[in-house]
Amino acid sequence: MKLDQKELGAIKKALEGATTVLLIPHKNPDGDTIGSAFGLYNTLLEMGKKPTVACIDEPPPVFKFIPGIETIQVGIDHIDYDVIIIVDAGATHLTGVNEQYPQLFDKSREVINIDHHPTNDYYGKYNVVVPTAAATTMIIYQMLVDMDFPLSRQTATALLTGIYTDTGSFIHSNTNSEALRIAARLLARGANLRGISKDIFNTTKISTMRLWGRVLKNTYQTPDGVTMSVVKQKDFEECKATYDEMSGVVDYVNSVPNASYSVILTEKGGAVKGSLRTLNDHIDVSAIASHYGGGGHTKAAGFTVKGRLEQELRWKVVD
Ligand SMILES: [Mn+2]
Repeated sequence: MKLDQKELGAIKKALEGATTVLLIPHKNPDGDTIGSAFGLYNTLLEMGKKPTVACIDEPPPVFKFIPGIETIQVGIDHIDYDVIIIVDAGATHLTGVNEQYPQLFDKSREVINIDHHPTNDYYGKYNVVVPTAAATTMIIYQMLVDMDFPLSRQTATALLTGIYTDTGSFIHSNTNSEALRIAARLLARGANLRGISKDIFNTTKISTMRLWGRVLKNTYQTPDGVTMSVVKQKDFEECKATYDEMSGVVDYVNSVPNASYSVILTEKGGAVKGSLRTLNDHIDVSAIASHYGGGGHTKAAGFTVKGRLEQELRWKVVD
């Protein structure tokens, strides 16, 4: 990964001259934004700085193994810091504080924007945006190496978490040789891969197991090769599961070979949510979702319509 060394020189100077640094992950934080913030947090701590990570939302408890996460502040009470770094946020509104602190984005302050979303509009005074990177933590790894900053075992664990989660544990199509190369280097630095895989991927609750069991049991294939499943409101009640426990099961349903696409219909509070996925190169599920007022990406999309699910019974005469 080649970074703009002039921009990096300016960032290095700003960070070396700073004492207090605020790190801002995006709202509804995921493994990449949390890994990015705490990768930098641990490095800055080691350099004798005073870093603070503050996010508008609380991080999910699965990230409790990330070194330093117990210090995270929920909500941002001031922005009086020497340098502010925003990580993995493709647009200013994704910080959740763009209305509270519009001055973060007028380039008057030392604000560094580090991101891999192709739609990023370079809202920082300094910007390191690499759309080909599978994760923002890969960019941060390269920055630390180029700036000759410390990269401890704690930092390595945080950075590997971002690559691990944004590539879906190295199975999504963004898993390129560079992602594997940087992951290997982080492992060599002592990153805790076992902790990552155990805490993030091997932590299915019994209620989730029961709910997924119903989804899988209800799965069928339509005559036009669509894999479908349904979950009713009472399934959540009977399994003592919440709606967020559906996360991930659609990828299971979508793994049936040669399906055109897959859809799960979920009943939730007077509405039906549709989650669509496809592995078919010729199908754009966002176009299908937009028929129902939804949207998303070409390979993963969704919609919500008012109503409830009802099973249709058909009768026929057989001999
Ligand atoms: Mn990301």
